[in-house]
Amino acid sequence: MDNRPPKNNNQISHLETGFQKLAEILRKQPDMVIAGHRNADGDCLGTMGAFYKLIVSLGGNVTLLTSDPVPENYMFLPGMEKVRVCESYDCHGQTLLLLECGTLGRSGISLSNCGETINLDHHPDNTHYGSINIVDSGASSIGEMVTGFFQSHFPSEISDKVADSLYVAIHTDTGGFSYGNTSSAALSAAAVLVGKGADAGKVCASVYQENRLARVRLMGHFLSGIHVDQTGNIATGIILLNDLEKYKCVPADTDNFSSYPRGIRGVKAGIFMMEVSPSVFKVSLRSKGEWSVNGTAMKMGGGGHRAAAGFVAKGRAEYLISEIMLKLKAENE
Ligand SMILES: [Mn+2]
Repeated sequence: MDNRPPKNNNQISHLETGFQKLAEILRKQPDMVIAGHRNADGDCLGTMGAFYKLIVSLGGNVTLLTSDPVPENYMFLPGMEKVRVCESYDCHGQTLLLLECGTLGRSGISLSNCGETINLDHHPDNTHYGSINIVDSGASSIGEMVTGFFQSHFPSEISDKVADSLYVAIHTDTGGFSYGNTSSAALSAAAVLVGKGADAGKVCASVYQENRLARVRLMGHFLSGIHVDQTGNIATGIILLNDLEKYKCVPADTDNFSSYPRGIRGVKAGIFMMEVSPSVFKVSLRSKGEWSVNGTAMKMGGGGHRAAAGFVAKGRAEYLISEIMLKLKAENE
């Protein structure tokens, strides 16, 4: 997908200026198209829900787009029943807000005729392709960034629903306030949201305790198949297309499976492989921080952070696994 807008000299990349510009646009002409990234997660969808509520409250029309269906456990977030799942979309000159898309292609949607293109993200590899770039690689989540935006520009718009949505965004991206990105800023933003009416217990139950039985069964199969190598350093878990079919599951049902191989005592790095089409694997690498995994991911054509990275690769699973293990060992030993 090579339809990114041409760079212009007036590109804005400063955080505060970017948010100020976004606030001006919303006040003047709130109609907007919002697109998330492929396989949108809680941060992406929670933030989308908060913007949906804001724009509706400002009297604007909002179109929500994703390339994949919204996972069932996020359907309670505002606006989710309005999300259009599509491969391409003509924005007809409307403002386009992209959530956590490091490149325009990351949306998985071919987007044409966009007006102002606002790029909102917290990933360090963002390419600043927007006409307005609001990128804070120090933030735990875009939910945290957008909580600050609401506080500065639309404090009276932080309704219960907005607070719930942004709380879900921060909670899911920090692994329930357990990952290394659980900063004081992340916790402060979460505290503000609970103060504004977010029902922490209720939204977490909706996100984490409404698993379909089929997913739990698939997880059982996945967990029993996890393999730890002879050194005890690397654990590998795999989901094949056959498994999805057998357990009547979809790729979204493997959400968070990547954290289990890493979560074994003594293991330094976890590999999660999911077959996305015959002999093509989406690979997630996770570490506890001591080992780095992004060097291996980059060598395999992907990228990410020190403790969480990924790539897509084609080949026989057993060959891929030994290649990845060799690279991980070379990166860390
Ligand atoms: Mn995020």
